[in-house]
Amino acid sequence: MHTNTMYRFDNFAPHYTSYPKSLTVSELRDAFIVALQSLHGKTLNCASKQEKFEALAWLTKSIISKNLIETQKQRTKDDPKQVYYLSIEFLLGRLLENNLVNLGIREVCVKALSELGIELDSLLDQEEDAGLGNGGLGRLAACYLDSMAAMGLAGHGCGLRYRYGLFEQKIKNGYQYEYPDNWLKNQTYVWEYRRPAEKIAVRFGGTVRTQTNGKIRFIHENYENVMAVPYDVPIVGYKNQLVNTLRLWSAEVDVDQYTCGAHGVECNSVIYYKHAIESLTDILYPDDSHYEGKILRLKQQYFLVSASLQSIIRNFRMQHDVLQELPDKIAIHINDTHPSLAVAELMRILIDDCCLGWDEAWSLTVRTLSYTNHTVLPEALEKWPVNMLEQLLPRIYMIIHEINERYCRELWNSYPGDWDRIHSMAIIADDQVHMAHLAIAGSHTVNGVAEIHTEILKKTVMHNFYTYTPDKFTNVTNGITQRRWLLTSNPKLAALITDAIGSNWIEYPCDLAKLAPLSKDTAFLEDLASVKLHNKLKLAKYIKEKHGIIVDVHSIFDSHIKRIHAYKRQCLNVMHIMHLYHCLRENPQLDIPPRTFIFGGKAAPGYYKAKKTIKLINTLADKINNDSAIHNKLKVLFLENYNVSHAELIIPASDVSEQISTASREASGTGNMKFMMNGALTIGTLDGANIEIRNAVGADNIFVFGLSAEEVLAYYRRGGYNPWDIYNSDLRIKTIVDQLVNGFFPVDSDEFRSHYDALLRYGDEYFLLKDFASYVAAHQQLADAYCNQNRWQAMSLLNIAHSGWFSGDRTFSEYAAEIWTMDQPIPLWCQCLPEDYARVNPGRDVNHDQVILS
Ligand code: 26V
Repeated sequence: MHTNTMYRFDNFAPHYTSYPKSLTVSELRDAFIVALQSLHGKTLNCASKQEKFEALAWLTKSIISKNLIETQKQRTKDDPKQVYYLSIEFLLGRLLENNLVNLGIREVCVKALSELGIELDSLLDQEEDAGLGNGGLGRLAACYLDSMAAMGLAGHGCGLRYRYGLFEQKIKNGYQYEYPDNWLKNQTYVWEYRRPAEKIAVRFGGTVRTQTNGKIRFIHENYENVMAVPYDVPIVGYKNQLVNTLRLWSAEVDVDQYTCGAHGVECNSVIYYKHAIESLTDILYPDDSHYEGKILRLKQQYFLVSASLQSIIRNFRMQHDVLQELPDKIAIHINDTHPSLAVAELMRILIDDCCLGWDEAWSLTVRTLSYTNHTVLPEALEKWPVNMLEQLLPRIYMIIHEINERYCRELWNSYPGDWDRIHSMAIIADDQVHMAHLAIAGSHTVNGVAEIHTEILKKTVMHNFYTYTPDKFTNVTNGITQRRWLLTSNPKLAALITDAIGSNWIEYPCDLAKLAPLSKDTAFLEDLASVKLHNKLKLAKYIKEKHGIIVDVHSIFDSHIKRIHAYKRQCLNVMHIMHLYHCLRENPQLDIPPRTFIFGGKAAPGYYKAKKTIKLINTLADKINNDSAIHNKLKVLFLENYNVSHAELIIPASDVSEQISTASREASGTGNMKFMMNGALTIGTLDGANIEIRNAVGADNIFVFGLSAEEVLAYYRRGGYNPWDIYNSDLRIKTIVDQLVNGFFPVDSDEFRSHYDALLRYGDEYFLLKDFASYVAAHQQLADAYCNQNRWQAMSLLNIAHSGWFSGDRTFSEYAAEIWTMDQPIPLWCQCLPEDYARVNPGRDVNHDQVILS
């Protein structure tokens, strides 16, 4: 915490004009009717729900537009340092309700609509989720946009306007099927502003020749231009009249280049060209298991980077004469390696377009860029074949080559003769360009996303880089926005909290700690329990309507919602459910609390085993849900098409949060924080941010199990784990593993062979068998705790009380102060000083909770 550099928000942004100053119910009601008329030419009686939603969104946008214009005027005057957050993913979800909440007009709106006989919730459901991301990384980017706007920082997102978001998942006969997510059904997105006048040309292919005229110049010729057209999505600050933007680029054909006959394009081919060019931003993360898919992904990455940087530098130069001021006025953040071509592109712009020399350009580049790593999984660390880069981006490749030459030379000076080390750090090695290495070399700061993750980066994956430039590395633990994940998505809990401690927590989330003393107040705990019950009823209704399954709202709602991946161990959860099922089959009278296990998540289309995991969960669900012998004590559900909106429904209704990744593999996790903030208790490994959650809430209020990261990494390094030993010595495990292939499930006996083989033939890479016994024991403790409802609710409340530290506002203030060194005062996310913080957060000492790996 950098308390000495922080000020209260109102001290530095009081000048943003307030609009709407006070919108009354009748004004809003009348404006809504007018909006419906102008937009659709319809009266209330004739308009459909979708049309009413659009009218309300349009009306909301018109309010936002005024604030946007005012914000931009003010920014031109103040010229604050600007942050640009480059990310290939932004998982925004729906925006209408959040926008109403942030504008402070949700309640007025509810009243105005109800006067017209309309329920706000029914309109909110009409909005398509903007699913421009895969999972945690994309949602994190969206949470940070919200925090930046709420805290008044001039921070913008830069991403791609995919025509189709992450696929829509349908489950048929237990299998995942992927359908296009046609979120832009009407061609446009209600929130966006198309800005064709600010389009940018991005060059692909061609050749580069040099021209020496005293100074060497690089001439790029015969390239193909793709036009990047920006669409700005407004990001509304919380009750501060401030609006930032998320700029999404869309690929369009360069009409000047492709008129008939030009560049050899036949008239009748123009339409195909148009399609080929514009397909660049068609889909998110195209399948990259074959060459065509890979090259498309690389093209997308360069398109994002080039359009964003050209536009950033163009705007910068319109306001500033001196290029050397760039790092003082602009911070550009590389979110994971996908935008790491930013290093080379910024060099290209500074050298080729702005005529700077190499050394000066390099100094400006490194001082402007910073990079966050989000995974240690080797398969996710991006590398591009040299020949692909060279062909697609010849000038960029030349620059990367030069960066590599200079970097390796520098390394040679520090480690003369140490070829192995230099090879392991080179940007180009073995005919591949290592994107993480490029990002590290070209950034002034590199951060991991949870303390243990940063430690693992420093000790293993990035060890040599850390030894070489230790000062570059730092940790910034992830955070989430309390405005979406508590205030908006769990209004009953938010109201209960506000009744108890006031509404300060919305802006200063560590104020939630004031709830802690109420963990001894039985009446309050009963209120807390009824809020949970209310949310469970809402989810149960959805499950009944959507899946036709009736769940017991007094059962433990145990949720495991995230991407389906071997390291996240959905299969360990399955094994535990199978174990409970066997116990109940053996003894149907067994006195255990009833449980509802909820799964949700998408498997990458080309990821065979993850897709089989979905089939396994559904097959188990069929078996258990239809077995009357166990008296409804267990239910298993796989909720189709998990997305942000589903998370907003599931998380407030959950009692238990499954965070059971193999220790060391989950960089941070952010679902864990959302569940905690909504009072769910975590069952989890000491991995990612779970460790910091345990520190915050205290070991008594979380169920921890399994190998530590150190133990897992030692096995990876030295071997010595044999799953057969466990299989042969624990009958519970043998029974379950055998049942994957022995006809226990009514499917082909090879259906789950890959799971069986992964556990026994291929060494159980993710330690499911090893962690099984302690997982079962932790579940037993959890069930015991649930049986004492007073104790359970107290634990739940303490989770909420200590979740404030996981606010994205805290994360953001760390990025702003430590990485981007903003020139404006960094607003406080917390009103207390570190000493006070340690006092109000017993169990968490911000200065001393370090995760150290030996
Ligand atoms: C990407 C891929 C792509 C190809 C196939 C395999 C694979 C496996 C993992 C990934 C992860 C990409 C990076 C990512 O999404 N990381 C997540 O970032 C979150 C925000 O920091 C963090 O909470 C999650 O722990 C981390 O997995």
